[in-house]
Amino acid sequence: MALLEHIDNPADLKKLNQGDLEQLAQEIRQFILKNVALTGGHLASNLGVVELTIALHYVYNSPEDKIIWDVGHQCYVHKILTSRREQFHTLRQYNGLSGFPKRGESPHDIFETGHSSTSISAALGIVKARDLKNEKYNVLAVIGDGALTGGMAWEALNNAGRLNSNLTVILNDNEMSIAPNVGAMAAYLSKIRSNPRYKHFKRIVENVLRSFPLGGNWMAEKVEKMKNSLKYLLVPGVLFEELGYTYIGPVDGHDLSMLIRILNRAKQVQGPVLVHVVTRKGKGYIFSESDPSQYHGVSPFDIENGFGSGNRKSKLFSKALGTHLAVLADSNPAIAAITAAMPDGTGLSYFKDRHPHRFFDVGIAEQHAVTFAAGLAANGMQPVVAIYSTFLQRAYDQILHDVCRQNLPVIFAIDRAGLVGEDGDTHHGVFDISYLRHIPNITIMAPKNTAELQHMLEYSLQLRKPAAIRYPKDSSWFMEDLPSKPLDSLNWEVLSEGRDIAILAVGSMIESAFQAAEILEKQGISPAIINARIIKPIDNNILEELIQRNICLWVTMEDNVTEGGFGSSISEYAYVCDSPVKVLTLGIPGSFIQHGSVRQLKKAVQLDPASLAERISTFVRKETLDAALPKGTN
Ligand SMILES: Cc1ncc(C[n+]2csc(CCOP(=O)(O)OP(=O)(O)O)c2C)c(N)n1
Repeated sequence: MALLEHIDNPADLKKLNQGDLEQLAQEIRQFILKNVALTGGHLASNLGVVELTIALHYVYNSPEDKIIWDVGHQCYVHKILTSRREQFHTLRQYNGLSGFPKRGESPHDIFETGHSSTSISAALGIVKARDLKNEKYNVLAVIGDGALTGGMAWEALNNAGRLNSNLTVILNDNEMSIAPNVGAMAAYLSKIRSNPRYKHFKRIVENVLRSFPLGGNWMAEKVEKMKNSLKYLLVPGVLFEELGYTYIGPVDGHDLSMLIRILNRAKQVQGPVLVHVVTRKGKGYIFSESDPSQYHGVSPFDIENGFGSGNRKSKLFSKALGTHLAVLADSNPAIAAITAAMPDGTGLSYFKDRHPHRFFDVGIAEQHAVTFAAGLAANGMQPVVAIYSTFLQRAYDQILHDVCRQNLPVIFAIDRAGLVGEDGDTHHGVFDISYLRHIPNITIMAPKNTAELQHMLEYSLQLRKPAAIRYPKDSSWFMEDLPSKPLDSLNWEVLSEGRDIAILAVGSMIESAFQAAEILEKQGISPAIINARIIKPIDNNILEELIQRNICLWVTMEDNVTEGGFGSSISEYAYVCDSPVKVLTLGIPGSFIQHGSVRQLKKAVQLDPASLAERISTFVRKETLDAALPKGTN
């Protein structure tokens, strides 16, 4: 690491010559590989942008010039070059560096990302504020071809294309989203990429066309038309040019001198410019280069053989969803499956292999995925939309307006619900109960284990109404060992009888409930544990039964924010039914939770078994004491 250890900020970089920059690129690759093999993280995307990031920091002056990273998962090189090399070993660890841009971490992190396709909108906002304040600097959005499948990127391109402000869009085209990229835009980019003659043609054609005379007569119109049709035939990136951008490219994203030359040219352009950079995802490490999907996001792994990457196999819940749905679809031709660019992560690749014609990868387009599903449902299909909890946030209105309002039979398989760990605040799936619970017509469920997920899937198909099933990434042996029967109604399940209090637990919190109960039993408190598997509608029968049995201290446990969550619905019930019930709602507090292991984060928010038991026993002591005291003395 002869060079890298002397690079503390972009100014150091600018002292290097061409040969040094190339050596530095190799050192950075090794550094990322070594560190990510220990911490886990986004490997392939970062290995692909080493030269691009060096060139950006070489040509531009961050943080005066503002670089905005779309999704932000490819910002590791940027972090290393902007004074965070020495902390890099803490990447994604509790209280360590985030795996995404964070404004609080560095003045070079201009805008926080995590969800896709936001960079051009954010950059345009920064550009307009700059212009209104009469300031002078460059603003760049670096967006991948995958992120460009998101509608929001096109809303921003459309908006920026006619505002005529100086804005640079760097399109990092590696032909991959997490899986191979999809859609017509990907095909268009591939056409540009695969024809290197385009580059040379472009300059020649433009020069020739410029020599045609133009007047105000019909002849001039004909010439103009001819120019345009020639352009369509020969000039790459004409789509972007028509949208109002100066298109530069395609440029080899691993050729540092070419990149530097092209970026210097882009700097001179007036108005919006789009630089099309072609990179190879996973570049420089044999395993990630040959299989970039598997090395998109990895757990710690062995560099020598590439083993250990957590991405190798579908997670338990995702696999249970994908495999079972594929089997159900054998006998039900109405079933269709939709993913927004995550066929492996959601387990739908199993479905894709078995029923390719009923499988749809729509790109990073969650809103479209949901309304597309609504259309399928309106025409007799039974679509299952599998999207991570955090990304489904985008499609709130489509769920409400297009699916639930029309009471269409769309099933939402909401993966990665709850705290997700090292990806941090942009990715925790802790809001879905709150953003769904108040929508009419929808049934919301949370399985305790993979068998119950499969039973819920079957039940949802019978419901023929909007339904959501939320589940985390992993299950545990303890939970998997709990028996599960097919559902015949929207009822809860009593898992353990108790005398004093009732714990109403949702999904993964059931295991925590058992662990807390063990501690409470030792303190003489006997809790009933109820699997509150149907979050909406709540099971009034069980609640009434509890009141009749004089079990009136209820504790709700959920891995969702407490505001508007499952516990809120139980508090509302207790209030409305005018019962002596007291409710303690335990869940994620109303703040954004940082990154770290799920265990560390649960402890930090007091959802670990010891904290849960302590909070419950304090509640029980207070409420029993209050009840024992004459009114007015507490
Ligand atoms: C709204 C949203 N949906 C899904 C994701 C998950 N996701 C993270 S990166 C990624 C692929 C991005 O592809 P691209 O922009 O081409 O970047 P690359 O990883 O290829 O460098 C996806 C689908 C996300 N971050 N945000």
